[in-house]
Amino acid sequence: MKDIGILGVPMDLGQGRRGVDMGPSAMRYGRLQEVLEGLGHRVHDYGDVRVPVVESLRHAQQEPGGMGYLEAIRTVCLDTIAAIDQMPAEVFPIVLGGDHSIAMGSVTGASRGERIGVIWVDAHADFNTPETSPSGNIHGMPLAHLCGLGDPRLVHLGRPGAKVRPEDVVLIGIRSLDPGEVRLLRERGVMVYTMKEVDIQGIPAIAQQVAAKFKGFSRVHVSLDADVLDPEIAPGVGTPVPGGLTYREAHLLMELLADARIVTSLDMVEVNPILDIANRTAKIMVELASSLLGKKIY
Ligand code: HAR
Ligand code: MN
Ligand code: MN
Repeated sequence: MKDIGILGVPMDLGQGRRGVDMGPSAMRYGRLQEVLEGLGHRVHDYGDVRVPVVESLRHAQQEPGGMGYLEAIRTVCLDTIAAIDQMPAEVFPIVLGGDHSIAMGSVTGASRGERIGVIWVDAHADFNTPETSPSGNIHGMPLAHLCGLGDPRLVHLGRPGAKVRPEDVVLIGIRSLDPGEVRLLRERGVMVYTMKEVDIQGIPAIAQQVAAKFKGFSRVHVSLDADVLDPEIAPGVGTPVPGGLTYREAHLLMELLADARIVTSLDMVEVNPILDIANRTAKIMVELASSLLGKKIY
């Protein structure tokens, strides 16, 4: 039994498509709290971090999702860190996005200043810097900034310096990388399981390697981007990429991570209810959280 703290971060400033700010509502509507309580956990909902509506920032920017929103994103991430700091240290935070730029706040907050392992489950690596990004969208950059690369205003967010060591990061489900990301990931020695690796090795072997890697870590964070799932089963995302995790692959990964008892925090991001079909994507995310938090059917 865990104490779980839910925190919503309805951020849509890190990319150009509207609707991802409704992700927290959609997952709450998908009965996240009730489902986790049904597993025997104690769950408290800490509400939402305030995010300015994009219309109120129009003057600050040029293109949607662009660097013009950097200051606003920075403030939201700082507030996210502060909100996690309000939770007792033994609480397992579940942070609901919002686009993936929230992870600069959630991972930093969840680390509580300690060394933290990060399992980034995503179609994308989100390892662009402003220099390498083809789109300028900050949701394609959070992991690089957590690792100390990119714009100093995002790198030194909350406290100075990198929050995560590149060798403490594992990417799973990757199938869309920009050339600059490939170069940086190789240069920094990040462990990358592309979909090809998922196909060849299978989730059980990958989960076992991940569990071995993070054995003994006091903090391990799972950052779950809904677009890691195949768009056929999870259509409610802004940047769908074909060839993603099947329903069972995603669940098995969560189930095996639960068995390994290494994970101490989670975020669930990029759910866009406007693009979804009858809240299907949010519901799958809730089910995946339930698998990660120990649901057993037998
Ligand atoms: N790599 C592309 C970019 O930087 C697309 C990033 C899309 N990111 C997300 N999060 N949806 O994973 O613009
Ligand atoms: Mn992402
Ligand atoms: Mn993604």
